Amino acid sequence: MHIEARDVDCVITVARGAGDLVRRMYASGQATVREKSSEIDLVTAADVAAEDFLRSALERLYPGIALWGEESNQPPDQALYWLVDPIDGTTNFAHNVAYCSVNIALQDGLTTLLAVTYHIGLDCTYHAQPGGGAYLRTSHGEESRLHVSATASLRKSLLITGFPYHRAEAADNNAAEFVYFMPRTACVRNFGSAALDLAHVAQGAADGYWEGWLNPWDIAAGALLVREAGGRVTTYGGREWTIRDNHIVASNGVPALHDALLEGIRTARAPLTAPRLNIHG
Ligand code: LIP
Repeated sequence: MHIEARDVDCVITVARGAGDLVRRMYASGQATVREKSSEIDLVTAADVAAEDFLRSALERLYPGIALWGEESNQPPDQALYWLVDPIDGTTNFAHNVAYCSVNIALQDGLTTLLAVTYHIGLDCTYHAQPGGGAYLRTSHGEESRLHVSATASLRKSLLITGFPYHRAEAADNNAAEFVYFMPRTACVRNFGSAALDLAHVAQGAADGYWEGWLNPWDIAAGALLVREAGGRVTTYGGREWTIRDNHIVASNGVPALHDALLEGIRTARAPLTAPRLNIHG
């Protein structure tokens, strides 16, 4: 499918419409919250309503293209499909923390043809197409091109990460990686939306981001933003990331920094991934 400028405008309008819906639902007290996999893995009525809004709006504009969304979670049986997270940063949204986003990626198999990340709190939109660059569009329609930072030193880098919902049940919960990087960097932030964290790397506000146990809808759009802004996106092992990978390392693409991220993750995870000692003989 060839994406025209008018398609970008249409999909941004759809994402903004979903963002407006969830803001109105929150303001009117309709964003009721219930638990998914645990008492900290939340879904709100706004998540479900926003995904329904996205599904019907995209079907009206682009009939016949499947949609795979976080809340319905029906993986598609066709190569071309919309991959959507109606609210990335649901915990923030449920607590009225305005760092959350609406995410739409158009996939052709493993390739992301269009990335749209709408910042619900700031009413601005990040978008990218392969080979077309990455952009920030304000609510008034002004566009600016996104460029990653040039930071080469791990010690001077500002990093972002996040923690999985299983963090209370397993020692392998990103704490070791956080403890490794926290004293070796300018600092490590945890803001709570993978999509916006990746957008911060794309716009050069953060120098790197890593996280595990994510879903494709959390990170497909953001990965394209970072790559189109000149950054690099790999797995923890250093292979180029695809939507099949649930862990991700995104950086400004400066080799010394990306390699330091991979080395730090490898070092921090060694005790977690080493064969378990059989101390009972
Ligand atoms: C969230 C991610 C965040 C991660 C959370 C959760 P959700 O996605 O954006 O980075 O730390 O555990 O996965 O559940 O808000 O769509």
